[in-house]
Amino acid sequence: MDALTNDFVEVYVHQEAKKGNQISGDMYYLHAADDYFICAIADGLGNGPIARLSAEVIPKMLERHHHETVDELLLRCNEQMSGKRGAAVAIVKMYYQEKKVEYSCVGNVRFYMMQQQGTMVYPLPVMGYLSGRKQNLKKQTFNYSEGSRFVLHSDGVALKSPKAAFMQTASTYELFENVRRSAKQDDDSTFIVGSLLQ
Ligand SMILES: [Mn+2]
Repeated sequence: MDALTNDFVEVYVHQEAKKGNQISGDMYYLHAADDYFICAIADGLGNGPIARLSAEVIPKMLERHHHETVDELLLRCNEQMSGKRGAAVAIVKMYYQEKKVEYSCVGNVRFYMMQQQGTMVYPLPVMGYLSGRKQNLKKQTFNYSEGSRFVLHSDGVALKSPKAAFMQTASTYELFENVRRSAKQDDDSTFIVGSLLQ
């Protein structure tokens, strides 16, 4: 388990390779800057080392350019995909002062956020994957409030009722444990669970 906590966010990450594989074809990235938190999951096409080759582009690009918008980052990642198989990628950026979430995704990585008042935000997935070819992006923005919690997961997690997972858990770590029970054995599984503390 990987984790990150500061004055603004509490975050836990779980990653597991497909049963029988040593190497996960999913990769993730987490970073807390002074005024924002950014995280991402990339699911490389295929599995094992070949999938990893595509997915590892994402943390590399984000490490260098995380100050850019989520769409600028996706375009950079897309450019790096030519000659590789490709990857499904979602990037989330949370700005502490504005209490604003920026989200953009291509492919089957899902994001859910529950506001304190019980309202769910669940942007619909954009079909396809980053392949190096021209890609239309559709950044979405929404607000969060103190206590909002979120889940970002690859398709190796089958979360049957995201809303129930939020409702049935009080703490961020409890939610993390709940989501872990939905990790599948037959695919690489990666998820990031977090809450906004102020
Ligand atoms: Mn997958």
